[in-house]
Amino acid sequence: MIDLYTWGTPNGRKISIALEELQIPYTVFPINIGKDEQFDPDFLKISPNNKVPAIVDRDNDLALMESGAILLYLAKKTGKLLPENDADYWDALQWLMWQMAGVGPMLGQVHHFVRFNQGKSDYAEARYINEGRRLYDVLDDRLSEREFMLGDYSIVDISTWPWISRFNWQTIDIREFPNVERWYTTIASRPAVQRGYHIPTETDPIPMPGDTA
Ligand SMILES: N[C@@H](CCC(=O)N[C@@H](CS)C(=O)NCC(=O)O)C(=O)O
Repeated sequence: MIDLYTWGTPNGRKISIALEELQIPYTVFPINIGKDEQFDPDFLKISPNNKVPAIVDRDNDLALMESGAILLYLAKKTGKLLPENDADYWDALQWLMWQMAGVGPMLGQVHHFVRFNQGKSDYAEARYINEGRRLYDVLDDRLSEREFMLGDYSIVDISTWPWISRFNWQTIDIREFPNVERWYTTIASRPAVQRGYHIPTETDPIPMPGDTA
């Protein structure tokens, strides 16, 4: 049994989607980051960097923060959604790191400057939107010869998809990236993704290409 500490954000949704895909029973503990609950001393014992998501695996008495580490842990625990042979494993790791170090932080800055603080810094808006679009190009290219980021569906797709699901916040028309659009809608149609998206609370439907913010 896993305890999941989360909120309805891209990083949080990675883990609820993975738990749904892997059919691991879990209990949800909402951490409302809008009310600063991530700074609660009890939560800091589990997640010392005061961010969601975090888990506690009661079977192993183990607490984990950082969505990439949690995805790897869940994949290893179940032997699913992560290739085992050496070359494919390292391919998975490089793309997971690409998401964790590039897609998440850069699109996070797009949300900050373009969605929530528009007009405060033209330089920052241009810098992050250009970098965001460059990352979409890289993803589009990667998906031009594969159905999913590694070929088969994996935790790497699960790490990246929730960030792309905010394409409207990023002022990006996903239809300009046809391979990303195809990959995005395929994953959006998975029942486990639809369940995991609405953790910890039922929210607006998953955005679809052509929808406006
Ligand atoms: N690298 C971390 C980033 C986690 C993160 O930035 N979480 C955000 C929500 S998506 C958060 O908890 N923000 C609250 C805060 O910064 O105080 C991960 O992938 O788990």
